[in-house]
Amino acid sequence: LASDPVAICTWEFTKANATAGALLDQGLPALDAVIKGVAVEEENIKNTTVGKGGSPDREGNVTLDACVMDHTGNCGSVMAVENITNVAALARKVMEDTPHVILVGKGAEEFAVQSGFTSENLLTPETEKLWKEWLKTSDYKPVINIEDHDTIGMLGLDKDGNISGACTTSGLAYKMKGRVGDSPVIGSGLFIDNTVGGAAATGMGEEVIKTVGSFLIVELMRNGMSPQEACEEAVSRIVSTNPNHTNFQVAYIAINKQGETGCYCIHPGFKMMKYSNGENIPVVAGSHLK
Ligand code: SD4
Repeated sequence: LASDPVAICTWEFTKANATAGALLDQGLPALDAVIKGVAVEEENIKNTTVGKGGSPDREGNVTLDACVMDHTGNCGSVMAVENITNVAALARKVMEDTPHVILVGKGAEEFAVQSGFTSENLLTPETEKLWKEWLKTSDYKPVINIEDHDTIGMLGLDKDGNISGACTTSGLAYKMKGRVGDSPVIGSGLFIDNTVGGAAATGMGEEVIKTVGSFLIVELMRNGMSPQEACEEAVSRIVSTNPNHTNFQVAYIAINKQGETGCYCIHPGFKMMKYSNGENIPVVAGSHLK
């Protein structure tokens, strides 16, 4: 089945999405394209929500979460990993080179070093300074739409018509040590079923996990919803059961086998990037609250 490639990602990560889109146009498999795409943000030290330069936990440790899922239904995930920048690529290694799906913490870090990943300090002078400022009040509240960017979840449809995805994050800034969000949890932060489509999430991970958001979206598409309708329904599951939803953001993106896409969120301010027909454009998501 020949397809026109499509890449979408959470937030306005223009360069990351363009990178994946160009690789898909060259004929690369979707899994390669999305992992190379999200790596742009993992390596961008100015981005304080993903990879190197990510905000630390409340004790000053930068701990990263990531997962990948491919068109055959294989997946891999790493949680609370320190000192490794390209954790989406590491999640792929777990998927391909181990008998397991998830590695956490020190085990994931040691596996990365054995696999040839570079070990480096992920806390930058800038994020260290911000963390020390935060320590003065230690006031912990979820912040809606931090600086207009956050976790990067990316979905790709390649020329063979196959869908894969990657999701990577430093998680919530100043989280408790050991806290893991939705991003590396298959079915929550990311889910792919190559016969149907894929979905990815960003925002308050606890709420995405409670509703298994990305799996829900794929199942809704299987039952006939468009990607847009499925994202709206998944947001509606959260807001209808949690009156506190005025205090946190959740946003979803989705794609189906036909290359149709959708996105939706709780609070205004979320955008996804969409690459198709050689064009990379931001799409402003509709929101439950206006
Ligand atoms: C998490 N979903 O760790 C991620 C981070 C995020 O807005 O996207 N925060 O919960």
